[in-house]
Amino acid sequence: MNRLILGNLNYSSWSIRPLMVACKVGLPVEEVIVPLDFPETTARLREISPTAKVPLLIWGDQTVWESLAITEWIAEWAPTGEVWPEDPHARAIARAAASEMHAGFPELRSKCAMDIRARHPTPDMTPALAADIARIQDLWSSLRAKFGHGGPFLFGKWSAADAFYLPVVTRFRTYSLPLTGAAADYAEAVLADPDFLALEAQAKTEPWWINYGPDGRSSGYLNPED
Ligand SMILES: N[C@@H](CCC(=O)N[C@@H](CS)C(=O)NCC(=O)O)C(=O)O
Repeated sequence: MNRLILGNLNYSSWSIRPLMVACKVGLPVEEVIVPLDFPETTARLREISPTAKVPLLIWGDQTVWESLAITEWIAEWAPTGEVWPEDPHARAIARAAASEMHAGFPELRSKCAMDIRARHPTPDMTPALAADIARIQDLWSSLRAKFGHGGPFLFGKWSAADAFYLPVVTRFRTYSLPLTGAAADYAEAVLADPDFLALEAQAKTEPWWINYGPDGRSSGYLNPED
């Protein structure tokens, strides 16, 4: 009855954030995937979602949309300290970092669409893309230095801030974007997390495909070779 409605995991960066949060805290919820960019996608989403977008949490008679709001809903459901850091100062900074991701990095998001299972050429390094990368390098390194004791994640122990940056980590790998030092070590730790490896394995087996190219994004299609 309780459902987390998601886009296909390989492409839907907003979906994998609350999915990872739900997985980390063991939220008992059925995962339902609506593949993106197919002719029927918008109509299917309109039936259940006020924004015709994913992710969406349907819990009893309650419907929660927006990845950040769903994350906060799960944080209230889960024991304290499971989703956000227990320490109030670290918790405030973790929320700021997640909100910065939710509202920002437009160039990285538009030039490097998430495509977990693929490897694409590095795009032209425009000043705007370089600025997004520099901010991420600085943010991850400084969070690791200030809060990273006690574990390999941004705040040491895993938190929702890591869920919000998970699609960014995969983009750095997919597009061979530069990262150094503590930020590179952090990305490596995220990619080695068993919960990410399970998510990646699922993304790899999804039968839905979208192509990204110089002319933009293709419609969704089923690969006849699958
Ligand atoms: N601000 C929203 C963004 C949600 C969003 O843009 N989702 C995309 C997929 S990642 C979507 O549902 N697009 C609708 C479509 O492709 O038809 C959130 O954080 O949840």
